[in-house]
Amino acid sequence: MKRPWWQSAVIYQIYPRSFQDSDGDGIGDLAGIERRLDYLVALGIDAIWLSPIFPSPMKDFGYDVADYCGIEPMFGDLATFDRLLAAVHARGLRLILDFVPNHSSDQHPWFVESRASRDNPKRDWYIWRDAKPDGSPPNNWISDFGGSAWEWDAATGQFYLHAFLKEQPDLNWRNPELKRAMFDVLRFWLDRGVDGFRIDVLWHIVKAADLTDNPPNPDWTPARTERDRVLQLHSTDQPEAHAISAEMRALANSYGERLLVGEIFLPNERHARWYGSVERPQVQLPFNFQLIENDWKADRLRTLIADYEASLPAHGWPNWVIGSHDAPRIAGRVGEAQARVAAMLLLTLRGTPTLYQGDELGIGRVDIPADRIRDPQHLRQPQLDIGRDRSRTPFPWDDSAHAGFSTGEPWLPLNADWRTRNAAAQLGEPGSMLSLYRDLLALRRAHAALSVGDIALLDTTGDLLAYERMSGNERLLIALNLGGGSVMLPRSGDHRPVRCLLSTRGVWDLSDTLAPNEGAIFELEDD
Ligand code: ISL
Repeated sequence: MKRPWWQSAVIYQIYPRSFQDSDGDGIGDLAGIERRLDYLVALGIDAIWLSPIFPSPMKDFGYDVADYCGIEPMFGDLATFDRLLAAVHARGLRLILDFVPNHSSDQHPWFVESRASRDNPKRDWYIWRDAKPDGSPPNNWISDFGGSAWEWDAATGQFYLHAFLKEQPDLNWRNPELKRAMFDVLRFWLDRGVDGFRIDVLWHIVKAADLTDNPPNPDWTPARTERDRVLQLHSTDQPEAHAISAEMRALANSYGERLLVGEIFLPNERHARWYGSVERPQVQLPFNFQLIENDWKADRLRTLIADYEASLPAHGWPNWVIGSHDAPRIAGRVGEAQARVAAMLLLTLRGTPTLYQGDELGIGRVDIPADRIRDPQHLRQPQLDIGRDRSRTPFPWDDSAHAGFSTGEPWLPLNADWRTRNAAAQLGEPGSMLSLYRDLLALRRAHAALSVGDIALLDTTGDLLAYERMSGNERLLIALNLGGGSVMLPRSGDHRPVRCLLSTRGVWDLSDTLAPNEGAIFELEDD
């Protein structure tokens, strides 16, 4: 059976503002991305996911779309996009766009019309409701970025719903015309040749018809975001959203093997439903954030990998990610030594991995001076340690001015160690994080056991996390030491390690132990 391309692929997420600037305005752009494609080929990835590139007032840096079928002038235009897409395809890579269906910008012409009057034909394209008799919002829903999810519109005397910023009004997918318009958007880009979409907060797109209050969250503490005060029971994960995602998949399938990645945050059992059934599939990859959300402890990871694998439907393909434009940098979170182990974990687990730009250089936590913070979530909830700018800093290419990112002042500061921690410095350096990523990606490409093989977790204890990957006659052992002491290599039934294919330390000294913070991949043979 020929496997679909996205099962053996490795996805690389580009945050376009921060990858490569080509015109000196300090903000990355599409021509800049095109210039750096050969870096991505040499790295060894297969597909690129671009965070939003559409016209936007940038209140949420592109996740507030003002025109779903255009290109933000700061990033280029449709001609630049077509050139980029052709250049991506010419290198045998794929391109996935970020589709933002839950909300548009408040500057989108649809919303401008919708808010113009109560009887405007587009009024119902968004979610408008009267105030309660006491003037308060229609229900208790909270915006992800804090405060009520309802904004009062004095001109027409109603509230509109926004799950994120007030400048990101939620679209009403129960309205058939809106739904048709959004499917036309998907067709527009599929016709242009894109290989799929990452779908922003897909689980949000339909809300309970009666807009019932959400129940309070019994586990909430002030250390958590305001959003978590309530459980998002009625504002997310509605049956109608599953039905729409099945229709999106049917459309994607009508173009061949186009990939849909759904951004979904749910416990395993409900998460797995987003695969849909064999007869009526939904998204191929409901994005799995568990390596980001959980503590970096061997027993925790062992359990979550086992539980996640067990929760997948037979036709469901797994996926993993350790970093994104919304999450703290992995190297900042677990330290540089463990970030190497994390890279090995991400690229040896069963399933499609997504790499986030800059993680392959081991960029750690970048502290942003207060006067340079741009993230609207951070600006609205400064008391919480949630600054997303820290993972959105410009990509350090080399040690020239502004790290080769731009000839002008970058929109966010660089990582403090950019003069030594940059792509050029790490390229020729055998022990660098970049070399490790390249070696891992090359190994993954060379061994079917790693890219598409089965997985069996070993029953280890302490700081050791270990599993086997197998395909045909090939059997590999991956042993990861998540602690600062040495650990014994696991015994694996009747098999013994005969050759070390790669160690995060560069060399493996043929002993029966792993050094502190070491991860290694071994070939196994029968005893
Ligand atoms: O950022 C978060 C945690 O740090 C999440 O709560 C985030 O809001 C959620 O993951 C949804 O993210 C997506 O949609 C948002 C946008 O701000 C994020 O950048 C995007 O990834 C609204 O479009």
